[in-house]
Amino acid sequence: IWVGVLTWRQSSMGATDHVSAIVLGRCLTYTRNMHPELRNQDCKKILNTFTSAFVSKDPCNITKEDYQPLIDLVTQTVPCNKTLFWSRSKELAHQYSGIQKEMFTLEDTLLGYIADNLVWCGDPRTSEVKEEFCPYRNENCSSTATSVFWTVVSQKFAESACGTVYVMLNGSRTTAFSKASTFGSVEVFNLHPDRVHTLHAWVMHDIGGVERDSCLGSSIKELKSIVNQRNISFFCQDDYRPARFVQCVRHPEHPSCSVLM
Ligand code: N1C
Repeated sequence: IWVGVLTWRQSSMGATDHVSAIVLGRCLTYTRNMHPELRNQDCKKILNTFTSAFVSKDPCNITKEDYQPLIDLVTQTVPCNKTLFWSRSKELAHQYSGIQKEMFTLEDTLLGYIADNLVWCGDPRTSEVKEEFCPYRNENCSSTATSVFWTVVSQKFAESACGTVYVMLNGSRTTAFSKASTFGSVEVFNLHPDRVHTLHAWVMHDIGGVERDSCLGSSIKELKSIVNQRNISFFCQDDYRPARFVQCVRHPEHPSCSVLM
């Protein structure tokens, strides 16, 4: 029984209930309330284009092309110097961009916003969005509806960035920069060197946590070398103060939160 449970847990994960309703609701919230400049976007059409990418298809073999109509339909530009990538630091990056509203993570754009934290897939036997279980991404199932979506929208997000771009990395992990992450495998390689002149990395450490990696570590050296080879300048800062202040809300007494530090 135990082996059976393990196999099941590794092979499938709960899909999000009511994905279509959530996506439609989020699209309306985003385009009507949060960004009224996008109020002429057709959310029903966006929903249909989104679901058409994966419904009635093998949930392990979704392609980038499947999402191309969605990418073509939703064109939103982020102003130059305002793109914030992140890797293994999602919560802090979103807290920071939620306050510093000029900055955009992918989830602060419409496509990222509608899909954040959802899990979805289709089923070749029906034309429904699955509301039960979706396969986990693994060796036998490398291209799930959810994983391909993030690859495609991350690629597009990086391609359209310009000026100085920023990335928030997690120095409480052994490697702040990982070539296996979406940031390290997709976004870094899709920055256009003719549009992006500088990448600025902020290596953040959990307050009270272990500092496993930093701007001086080898993973950041690797990132610098990849970026410089692409003719983009690279700067790195440990515990970027404005983001540290956000962490300080929960740890006001910590020495690093006082003005003198
Ligand atoms: O693999 P990661 O981080 O480096 O991906 C983060 C990176 C960001 O800069 C985003 O622009 O790639 C983009 N991105 C998302 O915005 C996103 N939202 C939710 C990539 N993945 C995203 N997700 C889910 O989190 C998705 O399921 C993916 O597999 C994880 C990646 O998180 P990570 O490893 O911390």
